[in-house]
Amino acid sequence: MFRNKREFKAEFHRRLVEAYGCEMEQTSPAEKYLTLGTMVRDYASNYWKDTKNETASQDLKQVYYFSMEFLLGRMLTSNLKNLGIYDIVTEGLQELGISYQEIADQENDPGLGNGGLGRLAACFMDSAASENYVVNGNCIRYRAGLFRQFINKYGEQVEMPDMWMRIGNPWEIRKLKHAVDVKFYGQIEVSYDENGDMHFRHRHASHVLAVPYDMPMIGAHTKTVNTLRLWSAEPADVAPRDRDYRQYLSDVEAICLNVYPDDSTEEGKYLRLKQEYFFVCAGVHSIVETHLKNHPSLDNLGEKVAIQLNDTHPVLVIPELMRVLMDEYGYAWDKAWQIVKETVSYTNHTVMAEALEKWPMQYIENLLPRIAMIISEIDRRYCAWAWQQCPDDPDLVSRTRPLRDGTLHMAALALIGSHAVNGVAGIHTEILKNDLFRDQVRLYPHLIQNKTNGVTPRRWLMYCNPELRKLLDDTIGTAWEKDYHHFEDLLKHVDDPSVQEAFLDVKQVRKEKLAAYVRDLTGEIIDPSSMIDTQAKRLHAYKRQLLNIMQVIYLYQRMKRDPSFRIAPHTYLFAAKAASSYTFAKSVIKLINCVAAKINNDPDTRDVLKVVFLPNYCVTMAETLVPGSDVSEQISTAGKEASGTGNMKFMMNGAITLGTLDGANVEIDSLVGRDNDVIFGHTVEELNTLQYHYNAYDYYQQDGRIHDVLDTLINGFWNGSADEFRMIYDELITRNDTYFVLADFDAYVKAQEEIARRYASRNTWARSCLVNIARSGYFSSDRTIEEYAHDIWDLQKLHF
Ligand code: B1N
Repeated sequence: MFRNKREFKAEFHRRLVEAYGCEMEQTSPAEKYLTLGTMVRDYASNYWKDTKNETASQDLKQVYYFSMEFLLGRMLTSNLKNLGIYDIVTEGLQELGISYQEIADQENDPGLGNGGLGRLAACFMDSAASENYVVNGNCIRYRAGLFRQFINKYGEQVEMPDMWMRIGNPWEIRKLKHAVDVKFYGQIEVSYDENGDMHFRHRHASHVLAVPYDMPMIGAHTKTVNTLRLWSAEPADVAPRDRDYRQYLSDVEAICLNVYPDDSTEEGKYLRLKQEYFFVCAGVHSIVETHLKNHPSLDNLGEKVAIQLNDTHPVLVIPELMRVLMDEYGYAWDKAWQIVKETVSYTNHTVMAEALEKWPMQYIENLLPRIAMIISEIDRRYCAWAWQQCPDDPDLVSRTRPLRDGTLHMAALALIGSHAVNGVAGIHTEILKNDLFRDQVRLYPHLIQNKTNGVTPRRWLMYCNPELRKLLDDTIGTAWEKDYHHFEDLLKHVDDPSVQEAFLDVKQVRKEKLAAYVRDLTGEIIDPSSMIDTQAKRLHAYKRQLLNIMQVIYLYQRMKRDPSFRIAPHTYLFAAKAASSYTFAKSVIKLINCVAAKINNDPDTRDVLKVVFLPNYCVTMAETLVPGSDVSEQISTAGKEASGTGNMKFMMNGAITLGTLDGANVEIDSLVGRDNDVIFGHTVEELNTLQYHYNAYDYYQQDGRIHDVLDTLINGFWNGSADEFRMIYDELITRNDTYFVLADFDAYVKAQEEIARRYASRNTWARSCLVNIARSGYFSSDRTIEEYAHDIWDLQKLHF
């Protein structure tokens, strides 16, 4: 392990030559990246080993975070900085005549996720390790990430495979010795022993070998290195039964082929169920194996292990752990159930009906016959118990049981099998309690709690925005880097004009950097002194990118009509992927691109109004986009966005939130106050009544602005085709505007005017940005992880 720059240079040189058998100068940037990545991983390996040993010798509880998604982003810079060797390495490379940036740019984002849910898991891994909590991740090693997005000449999204591991993945280590046999299909043979106890044998199953690949999750300035275990499906060394051999190979291949490109919707796909059981079964098996190395039995599993279910995707942990405890270790039902409940807890991430997972029981019976039996028994016992609790309301049992009309409701199963359930922002948790899980609250009054999301301030401020980091260090010292409470030290300086000026300078530098990035990516020239207003998140109707682009169309029409009306220069940036099967979302992307093409080329307006759609939004893009933005668009229909986490990243980088009272916006608003954000639109309560008498057509008829904007969707104005955007028009008018876009249009236009007014007073604006930064410490995922550790996991820190 190198200890200084000289040793680093010598080792890097030696490893490159040894690995590739040529002069260092002849190796490619990708080869240099792989070598450097391997060196960094090896550097962390001693800490990794120590973390495992210390966890065992301190007999510490461990957490396993089960998530279908981990949206890590590039690891090189984050790992170097967390390890405290960034300077040694970058200076050493420079002395070798090698550009660090060129090497870092070789790394592809591991696209192991869709959006916020996966990125949250990645922030949690960073915070847990940095806070000395032993939290391991459990996921799937997808060979293809979420698709790469291109925009074609018609402005349409085109999906391309995201083969993120093509050049190799230096962070992972294959651990064949920990491989697990996973069984699908087949039948269950029941037999009785001499004591009359039942035994279950899984016959004629199709076997799949789950091989783990471990990635180190390196904490910042600590020795804690946790493990993210990614499972890869391989053909087993067992003759496939009853099925065509080549079919078997391709079925196995398919399991880890790609991430389901669906955020907040659920496609009822068989393969998805296979993926879910695959990583659950393998993960549970490896937890049990590890536990039994250090403990004589599984009796104390709940005391030494916590399993967190990131949404319902891994909820089969509950019946799988029951199966292992009963069938493999001989526990009786009641004891097994007690252990499962002690161990498992569940996080809900959405109230959108279409995203709540439901599976036909038939699928489960076919694919996972023993699991189906256990689920039926959980359901039977639950009904008997719940009916006793509330004999006055027998219907409550049928509303809350997991099995309804042959369908398994995953959230209902998660609730029954967990000792704690949480929402991800205050307002979201209230909706869970008062609405989605109202019935369950009667049965388990203390089950549901709130854990407002957070983001890691390392990736999302210190590393992606070194200019702002330096300003904070110069102004308040470095305590905030270790302890998020100290963000608030900045409050004492928000009125200081020199700090305000310094902030505006930092922002300007970052806007110039963003402008260069936009030019390189799209060829579009944006004005770095214009107000940069950004909406970056998955494309979904409830997030209302449509409302944003409608406001832009309105501004454009008004300026065209009235030459005396001019706005201060504005740049509207959009970045969003649409699920490949989501036609409406794709149509909105096309609309944004068609509007951009027209407006950006109109000499009447192009100096003051610019619209750019940035293709292929990903973690790495966000690291440039977020620090360079002035305004953070968080405009979802109230009650629909569970939390949002982009809102927190923008706030932390000194952008002002333009948002609805939804998700974590509500908490941002109460922390910074109305002087330091712009809030608009109907509230959840207002929508709860408006929904009964809403008539979108009235808004169209009565508001000339809406009328004029919507007419461009059906008169061929944007690309000559009158039918191109009819689907959007129909959603708003014929289908009565599910997400209340027209109901919030007027308020949104006024909010845009308000934020432009505030932007014009540069020093007050800077003050507001500083207040946002100062108050953003609350949204550090270090805080969130501490709350999970204390309130849900009962987890102590590792002592080194
Ligand atoms: O989880 C994030 C929240 O900040 C967002 O508000 C929320 O929309 C997001 C099915 C989901 N909820 N549900 C999903 C992802 C994949 C999938 O297949 C649903 N993602 C969220 C973090 O709490």
